[in-house]
Amino acid sequence: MRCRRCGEPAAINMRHYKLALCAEHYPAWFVEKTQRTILKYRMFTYQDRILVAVSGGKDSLALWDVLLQLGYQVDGLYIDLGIDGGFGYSTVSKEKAQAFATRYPKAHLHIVSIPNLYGESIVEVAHRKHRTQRPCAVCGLIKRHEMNRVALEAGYTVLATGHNLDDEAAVLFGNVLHWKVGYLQRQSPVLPADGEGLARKVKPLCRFYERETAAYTLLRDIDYIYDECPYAKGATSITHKETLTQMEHDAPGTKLQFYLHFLQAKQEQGLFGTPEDSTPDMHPCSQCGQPTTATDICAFCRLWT
Ligand code: Q46
Ligand code: ZN
Ligand code: ZN
Repeated sequence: MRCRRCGEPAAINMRHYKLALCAEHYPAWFVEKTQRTILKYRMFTYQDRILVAVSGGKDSLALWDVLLQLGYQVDGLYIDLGIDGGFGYSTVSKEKAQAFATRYPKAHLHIVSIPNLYGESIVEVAHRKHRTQRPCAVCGLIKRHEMNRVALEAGYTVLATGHNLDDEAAVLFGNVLHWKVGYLQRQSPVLPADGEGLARKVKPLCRFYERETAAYTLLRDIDYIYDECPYAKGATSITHKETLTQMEHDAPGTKLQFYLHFLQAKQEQGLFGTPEDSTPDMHPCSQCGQPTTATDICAFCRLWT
């Protein structure tokens, strides 16, 4: 297999695009395609200040790298959840994020430690509040709150996450399987801000397969944490990913078509409505000021009472 641009041996073959590229031309193609996605969905401009949520994994570090290369005003945010999992998950992933930041003199990494700030790891909060060993619901709530808080306090207009096509297709599959219309309305590469003064949320890597972001980090020599969060095991989204991967194996391009046709149906036919249609009545939490549908104190602040 030869690179389409220069004829040298290819480093990656993307069957769904009938495109093979070499170690030099693939990263360049990845950066160009990310820029096309940013422009297509009007995610942000060079005037915006962007905060990338960095987990230390391949997708978020690839995203940060691409945005820095494209010359955007972008910083990183690492949220230390205090997860150990027998191998120091949070410690190792934080080190990877910090090591990446040293590659660029201009890259600034904000670090927020949940145990230091609030006195408990997310596992301890989940156990105290809900008597559960599965902290994912609490984790999602805390991450959302902290991302909004840091973005607001430090003046970022856009929050970017490294969700890839495999993530988005699996979420879509789950939403369709259970006809979660509200979630289908809100599933989008760009989400308006949750409230006044908050940042909008974007997913610039949503059109890349996981394998493509992995190839990018490899060819760019970016070191990341290979292990997933220990609580990711057994999540339904993983089962959905496996099902779709099987379908992709039989018919290359399945995930891409599934996701892109969904976005097209939303955009061109108004199917499922837009994120704005499903925005419920929000008002500021009396403790932290972030928008909430609750009558007084938001779900995040209630975790600590
Ligand atoms: S929600 Fe659950 Fe993830 Fe939080 S506890 Fe780990 S698996 S990190 S995206
Ligand atoms: Zn080439
Ligand atoms: Zn609150």
